[in-house]
Amino acid sequence: MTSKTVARAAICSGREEPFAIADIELDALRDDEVQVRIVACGICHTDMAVRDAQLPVPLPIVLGHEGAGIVEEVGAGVTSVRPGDRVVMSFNSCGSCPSCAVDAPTYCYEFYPNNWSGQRADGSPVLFREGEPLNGNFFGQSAFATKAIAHERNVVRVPDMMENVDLANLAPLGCGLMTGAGAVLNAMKVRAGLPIAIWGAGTVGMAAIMAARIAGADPIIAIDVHDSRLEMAWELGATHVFNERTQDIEAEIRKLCPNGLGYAFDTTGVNKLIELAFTLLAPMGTLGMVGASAPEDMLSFNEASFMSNGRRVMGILGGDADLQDFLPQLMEHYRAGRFPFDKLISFYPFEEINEAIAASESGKVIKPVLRM
Ligand code: CXF
Ligand code: ZN
Repeated sequence: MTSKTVARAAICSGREEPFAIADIELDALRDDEVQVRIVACGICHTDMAVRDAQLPVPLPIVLGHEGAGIVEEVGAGVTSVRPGDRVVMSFNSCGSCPSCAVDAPTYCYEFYPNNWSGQRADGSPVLFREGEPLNGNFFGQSAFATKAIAHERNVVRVPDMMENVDLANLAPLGCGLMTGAGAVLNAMKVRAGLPIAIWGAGTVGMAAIMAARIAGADPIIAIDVHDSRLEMAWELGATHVFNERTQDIEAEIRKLCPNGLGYAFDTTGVNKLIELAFTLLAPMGTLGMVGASAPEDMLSFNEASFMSNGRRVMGILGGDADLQDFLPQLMEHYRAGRFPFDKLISFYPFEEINEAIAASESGKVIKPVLRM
C-alpha cells in the first residue's frame, strides 16, 4: 500500500461549470518527483483554453501552471531541491529528446505526454478523487491546489538572494512572463539601439516591453486597444504607445521608424496584424510570433521582400526558455528593479478562483494570482 497525501484542488469540468474546490489525493512520489505546498498560482489564458476544450487536454482536470511554493518532500533521485526550499514551477519536459539535449525544452518532442495528457508521461495517474484517478500533471504541476506533484526538471529553486521577496509575486514567472521576456532576450536576441514594436499589451506583451528596455531597444512601441493597458506599457518602458482602435498604426510606425522595425513581436495571433508587422520590418528585421491563432489560419508574405531583405519570421514557444538558467535571470532583473512585473499582478484568495478568472477575461486584471 502506498500512502497518499490529501489536498484541496480546483477541479475544471468545462466551460459550463465553475471551477469547484474539492478534496483530492496525491500519489506517492516517484524518484524524480517533488511534492510542493503551493503558496500561489497565476492564472493564464491557456488554463481557459483548456476549460473551453480548445486544446487536447482531458477533462475534468486540475489546471494551474504558474505555481510557486515550498518543497515538502522529494523523490529518492532528486538532488537539486530539498524540503523547505522555495520553488517556482513551469512546464515539464522529457530531458532526453533532441530539443532537450540542446537546452530547448519548450520544443520537447514529448511535450504532450509530459504536460497535457492528464497523467504522468508513463500513463500513471498522479491525482485521485475519492480513490478514482483524476486528470492532473498539467504542465507537470496542476497547481490550482494546496499541494502538487512536480518534477525535478520543472521546479526552479528560488535563489537565496531573493529571500526578502514574497514568493507569491514570483508565481507567474513560469509562463507568460518568461514567454514575453524570453522571446526578446533569448529568441530574437534584440540588439540595443534598434526599434521594436509589440502588438498586444497583456502579460506576454508587457514582459516583452520590459525585456526590450533591458536589451536597450529604441524606440519601444506598444500597440493595444485599451488606453489603460497602454498607460501601463508606457510605465514599464514603452517609449511610444498607439491605440489600434483610434490610430493608423502603419502610418505612425513608418513616421517614427522610416528605415523599418528591427523587431516586430506579435502576441495577438491576429492574421492581419502579423502580415502588417511583416511589411514594416527593416532589412534583417525579425518578426517573432507567440499569439494563439485559429488552427486553420495561414499567413501570406511577399517572397521577394522576405528573401532580399534577409527578413526572419520566428515562431517562439515559452520564450525559448531553459528554466534553470532563465528563471533565475528574470528573478535577478526583478530584484534589481529592471523587470517590475509585480505591477501587473492582482491577488485573489484561492476560494475566489472563479472571480479571478472573470476579472482576467473581462480585461479588468492583467495577471490574477491566487493565494493558497
Ligand atoms: C507554454 C507553452 C509551452 C512552453 C511554456 C509556456 N504556454 C502556456 O500558456
Ligand atoms: Zn500559460
